[in-house]
Amino acid sequence: MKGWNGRILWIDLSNRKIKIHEYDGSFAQKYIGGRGFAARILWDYLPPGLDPFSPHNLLVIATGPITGLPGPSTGKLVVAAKSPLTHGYGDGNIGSLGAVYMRYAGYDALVVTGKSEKPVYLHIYDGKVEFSPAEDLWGRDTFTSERILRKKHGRNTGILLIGPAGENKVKLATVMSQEGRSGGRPGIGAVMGSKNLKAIVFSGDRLPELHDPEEYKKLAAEAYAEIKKKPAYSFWMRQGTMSTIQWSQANGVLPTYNFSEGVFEFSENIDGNAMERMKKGQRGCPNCNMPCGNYILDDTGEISELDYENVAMLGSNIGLNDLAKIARLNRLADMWGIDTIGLGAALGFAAEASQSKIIEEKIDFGDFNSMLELSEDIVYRRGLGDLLAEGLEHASLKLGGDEIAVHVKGLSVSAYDCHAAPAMALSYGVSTVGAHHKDAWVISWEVAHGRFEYTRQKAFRVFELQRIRGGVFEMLVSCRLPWVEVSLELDWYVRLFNLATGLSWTWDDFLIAAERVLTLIRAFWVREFQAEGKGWHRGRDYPPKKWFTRPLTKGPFKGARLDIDRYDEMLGAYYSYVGWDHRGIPRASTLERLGLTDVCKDLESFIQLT
Ligand code: PTT
Ligand code: SF4
Repeated sequence: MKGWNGRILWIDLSNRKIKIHEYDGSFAQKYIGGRGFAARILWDYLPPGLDPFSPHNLLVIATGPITGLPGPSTGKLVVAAKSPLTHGYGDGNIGSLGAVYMRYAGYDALVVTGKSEKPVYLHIYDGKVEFSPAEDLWGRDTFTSERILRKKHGRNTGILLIGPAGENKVKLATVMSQEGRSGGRPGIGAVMGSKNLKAIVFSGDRLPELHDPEEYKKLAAEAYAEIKKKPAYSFWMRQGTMSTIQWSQANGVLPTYNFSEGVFEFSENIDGNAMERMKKGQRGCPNCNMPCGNYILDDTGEISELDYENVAMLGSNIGLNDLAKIARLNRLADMWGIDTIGLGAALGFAAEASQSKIIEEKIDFGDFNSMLELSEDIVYRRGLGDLLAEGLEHASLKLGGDEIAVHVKGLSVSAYDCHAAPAMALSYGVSTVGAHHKDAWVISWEVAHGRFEYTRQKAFRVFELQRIRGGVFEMLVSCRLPWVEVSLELDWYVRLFNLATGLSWTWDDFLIAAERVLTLIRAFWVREFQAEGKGWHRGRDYPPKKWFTRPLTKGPFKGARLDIDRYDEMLGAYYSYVGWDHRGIPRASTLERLGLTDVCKDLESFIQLT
């Protein structure tokens, strides 16, 4: 087997035992890596219905066959677990030297189970695993902790770690790396915290064995050169994802005042052009020649790396119009290790709840000081913050603000308002982890293809994008932005994969593997909801109530809102494309067609399949 290391490292923190699981080519080809490995491992080894904070939850960190190899934007990894926020499948994607050095240490994936008695960090190198005390790091922010670890273990290491949010089991906590890379929105950082695991340090120097290393190197160099030739490259290098603020404002989808509106009257203060005027530099993930981590100085003079989602959710969504102040909240979120999207959604919810007298606390849109104070209260679990740290679904049900809580399956919606975008609403509704744009960012296509329509074509487009973005890129594992943002053709990835592995795959082979993993993840959600007694039903795939009941009051699409019956019809069309029944549960024939016969049998013991 070439391309893959063929080894998964298992670490039990309770008894400090390790074991190496060797897998063969058939597993590799069926699940490829990353999300594919994570979903299969969670399906096979996670006891159904488990409390996500149980020591038996599995923290899976997984790479793929081209991860870490010299090639465009391959310095990425997937972190996954049963989510404490949604109680379903949860994962996230991080750009980190950890991706490179895990592969160079000889492993494709790491599974951490158990719970350490005291705070601990792991150093994985040369076939060894060291368990080191982390009491002196516990309580420290991610920037300081990473600097301490890097000083100790040297520059040639990759570090994944959590901050105070993860330690305090805030369900919005992410896993962090490199002072500005974050992943695992569904609370994967909190799972790490529940295991008393502060950090993982990887080092190694062994490149995985490749089928044709010389040709691979040549093709990778050509791909890098091709990226630089693309017409979109130079503007991308100036603004990265930040230009999406201008795009969202122009198209009326910029989340504003807790997703009440799609335009922000101060958008020019916080958009890509404003960022460019303040820009101090840019940085990015390993192996990337189109780095998108644009940074500015915040209002205290500290470096803060800005992305579209961060600025929209901590800016327009909470009414803040000062980019330097938004940058401060953003930097603190990275230091605390909390999801900026989840945080912006919680703050926006609180401001609207305050306005509507659902809560007594006075929190005003646009008031930086109260937003900062509430953010700290969430991270350190004080007062209202403690409730919001449990997630939007829990907090809103407890407070009675269900109608203004903008989430799907408990995961807050990322930064696209969908009052006037039904396909994007569907994409959030059926995303693999709750409301995330990562699987199907259909909105740019939708805007150009009849945005108010509810068509079968839109449902198919969501499925098509899910297979590429949520399937192929999450399994390979590689950054999708060279394809999305500068139009690097997908065929480059097929050729790189074949040269690394010696296989002769076509694009269609990737699509089948992608469909398999998306269906497996759906089976996981259904199994967990059944096992926990919550039950699975079609309504789980509905977007937030607010988009149906509270129309936009201004902007180009004033008066727009979603129509529930037409949404439901489109959802039905989506189910028929993916081969799931009217409840959104994979049909037995679909599971069998995708080579998941064993999953079919297991799932049948939780719910009757059609
Ligand atoms: C991702 C989500 C996103 S998506 C953003 S900005 W984006 C937010 N970033 C956060 C952050 O930063 N700090 C923080 N404390 N919380 C944050 N929460 C939000 O998390 C990121 C890039 C971006 S920038 C995107 S779109 C692409 N995402 C990819 C993906 O998902 N898969 C893939 N194969 N390639 C991708 N490339 C791009 O990576 P989640 P990163 Mg992220 C600081 O994790 O859980 O998936 O949520 O990884 O290394 O920071 O790169 O406008
Ligand atoms: Fe990382 Fe951005 Fe490069 Fe993708 S484009 S690898 S997110 S720096």
